[in-house]
Amino acid sequence: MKILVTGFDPFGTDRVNPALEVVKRLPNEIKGVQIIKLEIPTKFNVCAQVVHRAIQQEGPDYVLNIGQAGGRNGITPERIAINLDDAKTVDNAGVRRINQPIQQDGQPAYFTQLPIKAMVAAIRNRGIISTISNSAGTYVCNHIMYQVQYMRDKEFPNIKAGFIHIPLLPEQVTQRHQYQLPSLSLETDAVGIIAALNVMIDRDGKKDLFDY
Ligand code: PCA
Repeated sequence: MKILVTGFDPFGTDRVNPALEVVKRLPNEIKGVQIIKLEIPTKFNVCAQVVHRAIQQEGPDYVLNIGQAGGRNGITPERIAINLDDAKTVDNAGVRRINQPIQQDGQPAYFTQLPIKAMVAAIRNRGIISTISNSAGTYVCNHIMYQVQYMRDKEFPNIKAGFIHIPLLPEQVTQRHQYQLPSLSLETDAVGIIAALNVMIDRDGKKDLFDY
C-alpha cells in the first residue's frame, strides 16, 4: 500500500507553512506502508497538476493533502470539498478567483473517503485537540481537496482521499503579532498526523467509527 501526503508551500505573509514542515518530518514508511511526500504550490490549478502527475507516477492507494488554517486550535480532518473558488486574497501566482466553479462537470461537492471520526478519536487519544471540520473554506485548500476528489470521480476510482487542516505554528503567531491566535508545535502536529495515518492504514477497507 502507498499513501501520497502533500504539504503546501508558505503563502501570504507567512515564511513557513506547518503543513509542508510536518510532511517533511513524516517517516518514509508506517507499518510497511510507503509514505510518499510531496510539496505542492499554493496556486489554484497548478497544485492539482502537480498532484495529478504524482498520482500517475506513484499510483497511491490514498491521497492525504495537508494545509494550514490560521485561527484553528486543533488538527481538523475535513469532511467535504465544494465546487467553488472564492478567495479573499491572491494565491502564490498572484491569481485571485472569485465565485468560480472549480470543475464545470464536477459534482457540487464530494465527501472524503477517509475514516475521519476514527482519525479524530486517535488524535485526541494522544492528548491533542481534534475535531471534524465541515468546511475547508473556498481558497486553495478546498480547491485541492475538490480537485483530487474530481480526479477520483473521473479517472482514479480506487483512490481514497481527504484533507487535514492544522493550526499555525507558535512562531507564525509571534511573527504576526497576533498573540490571541491559537497555535500548535511542529512536534505535536507530527504526532497527530502520524496517528491519523496509522488509523487510515488500520481501518483500510473497513467502515469509519459510528458508521455502522
Ligand atoms: N492553507 C490555505 C492554502 C494553503 C494552505 O496551507 C487554505 O486553507 O486554503
